[in-house]
Amino acid sequence: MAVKSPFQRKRDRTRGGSSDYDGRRGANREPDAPPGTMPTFDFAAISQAFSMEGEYRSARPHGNGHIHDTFLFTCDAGRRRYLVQRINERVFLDPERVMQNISIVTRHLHATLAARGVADRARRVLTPVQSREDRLLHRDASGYWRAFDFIEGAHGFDRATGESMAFEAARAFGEFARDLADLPPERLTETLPAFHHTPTHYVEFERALGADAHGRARQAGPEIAFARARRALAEIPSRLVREGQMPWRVTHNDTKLDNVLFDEKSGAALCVVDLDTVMPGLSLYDFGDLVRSAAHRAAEDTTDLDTVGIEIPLFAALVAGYLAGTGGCLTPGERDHLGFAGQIVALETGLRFLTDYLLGDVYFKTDREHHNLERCRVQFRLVESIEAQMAELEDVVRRAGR
Ligand code: GN1
Ligand code: MG
Repeated sequence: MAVKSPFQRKRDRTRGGSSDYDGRRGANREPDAPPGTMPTFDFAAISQAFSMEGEYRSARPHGNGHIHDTFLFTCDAGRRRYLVQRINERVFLDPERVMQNISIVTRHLHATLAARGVADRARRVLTPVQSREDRLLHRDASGYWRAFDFIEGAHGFDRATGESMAFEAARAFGEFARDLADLPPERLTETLPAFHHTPTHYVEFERALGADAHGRARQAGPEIAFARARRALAEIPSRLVREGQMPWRVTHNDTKLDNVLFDEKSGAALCVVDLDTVMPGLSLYDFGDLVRSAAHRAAEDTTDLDTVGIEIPLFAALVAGYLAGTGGCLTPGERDHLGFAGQIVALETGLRFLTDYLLGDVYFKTDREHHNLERCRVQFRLVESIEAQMAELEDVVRRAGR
């Protein structure tokens, strides 16, 4: 494939972090905003910059993403709503390219669903709203803004309530992969270089640890040892690619449970959201992110680690849903590694939280002092749980593949 793979690249910059940031309320607070407050934005002007139907009425914060500032805009006496986001430019250095990727992917999905005669595709695929200048971004003094049609009658969940939800989420991400299987990955820009290149995350971790700029390493001794003991796992995905077991695809790269919307009435998965990270990638990481977020029922930042562990029936539902959704488009190598997928993504995600903790919370939004360390502990507990149950997980995968 012509595209230079993320596995062949090295990141040459550190993430996030800028000297004006005080770390009190996460990565995209204004530096002078008091803790827990949202800076003020000119929502009416922002709504006018986009081709929204009807007159702007109100805006309120929406969802609990770790990266952007997200608002729900109401227009036209409550009849039209839009999801509006201020892009976190400390994470996404090139918002134009991010929106270009999203535009390519959403157009492709709309066309695919139209060809299949899907009636309610406006609720099944995100639709970006154009600005009055025919662009997908609007820039004001506070940064870059974008808008999407709000999908009514749908809900996101940050924890799995049961097997049918797990099945549905995995089916949705599986269909997403299948519907994009004919879009050449090189059409997309790698907007976050090495985003799921686990060895690079180890390099960043060791760099943060070496500097220990906030004196936090002494709080994280067991987690540091845990991460270092698993360094060799990081090399496996690149080997699988080299051996031809895994193809580059257009992947979502942030397939946690709360990035799927479910229909309020039927409970069926409706739409995959949060398309910032659509890039060339490996299905391994998409399925793994599902495992770490939906094969258990604990909150991502719980401090009650006894509640954290993979439940085999939830994992089996994820496998069944993903295989149903991908509909035969996975290679045998991809199918064989669905058990490993959760291990590598929980490890990588825990490592990213740990690195951000050491760096002083410059990437993920945080609400409390040790928030990132607590999140790291949950991921590492999931890694342990997967390791303890690997034979069973692989057995589930084998049986599902028959
Ligand atoms: C971020 O944007 P959000 O909150 O869905 C992060 C993911 C992490 C996740 C951990 C661009 O996802 O990679 O897995 O937090 N997104 C980015 O919850 O870094
Ligand atoms: Mg999200």
